[in-house]
Amino acid sequence: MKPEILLVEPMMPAIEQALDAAYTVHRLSAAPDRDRLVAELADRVHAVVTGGGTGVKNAVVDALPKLGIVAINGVGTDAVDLEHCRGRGVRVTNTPDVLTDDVADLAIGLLIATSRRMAVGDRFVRAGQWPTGKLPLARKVSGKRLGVLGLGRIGEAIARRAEAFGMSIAYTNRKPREGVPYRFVASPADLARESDILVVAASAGPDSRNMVGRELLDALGPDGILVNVARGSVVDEPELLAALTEGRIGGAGLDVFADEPNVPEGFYGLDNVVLQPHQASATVETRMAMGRLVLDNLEAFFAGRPLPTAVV
Ligand code: 8YV
Repeated sequence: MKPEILLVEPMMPAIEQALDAAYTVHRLSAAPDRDRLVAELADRVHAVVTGGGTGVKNAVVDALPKLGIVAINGVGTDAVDLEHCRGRGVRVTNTPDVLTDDVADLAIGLLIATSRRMAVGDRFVRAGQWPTGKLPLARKVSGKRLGVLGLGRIGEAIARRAEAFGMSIAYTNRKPREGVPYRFVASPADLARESDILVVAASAGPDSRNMVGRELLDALGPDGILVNVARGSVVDEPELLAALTEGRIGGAGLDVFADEPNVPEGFYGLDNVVLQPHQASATVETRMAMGRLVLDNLEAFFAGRPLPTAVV
């Protein structure tokens, strides 16, 4: 008898095949009535597999008394209530490290695309406007002052890449990091004031909720660029939209939003933003590596071995 698992959102076909080979997989996203599926599976499901942005609700955890593990296909754990899982004796794993390079790459991509107005240039050419039109000049990237909000694994990978662009790099963090060559600034608003480009790489949670609000955006200023590859919850989205619309900040490159996949339509008409549908880890190579780590964690759990990347 194969153990039964609940797959909350689709994964790569090769990973889903491997899941199907080892487990009886119930697919929540394909279910016409999700609550009903969860109720039907109550005494059968031992593992939930979900995405970092999607997580799993406490109500689902509570509805599955045999649940022993939530395996997150992502590094962010904010969409899973870790304390609740701990209290219920449910293990939680994530996929750190394997996606660090991709997320840092996309942060640099967004930083350049926004500063250099690449999406505007692309639309200009596609609309056949080049022969007759003229684009306003963009803003230089190399040599700028970069502020990293949250210098964890991903923030550090972004900073390392920015060094190659001759940027001066400062960061804020819960506490200063030892052994990094970057300047620590204790206050996020001071960091924003001293930065041309501010990249959000902080983990999400009650401490960082709406950390990027009006004060910080105004400190970044009318030429400042904000890049967010962390979570939408770290940024006060209505304040960001207002700051962009009123020209109180220069632009924004956004991969994440407060209520995905719903993006406030106010962003659509703005030429000073570059938008991505939460793509930072979305490469074949990285999604394969993330999927393998999910499989390894599940295998270890069902074999009673130590979990490779446990958070609970
Ligand atoms: C993924 C993420 O897009 O790692 C995370 O926390 O949000 C992303 O890597 C997501 O986990 C896939 O659903």
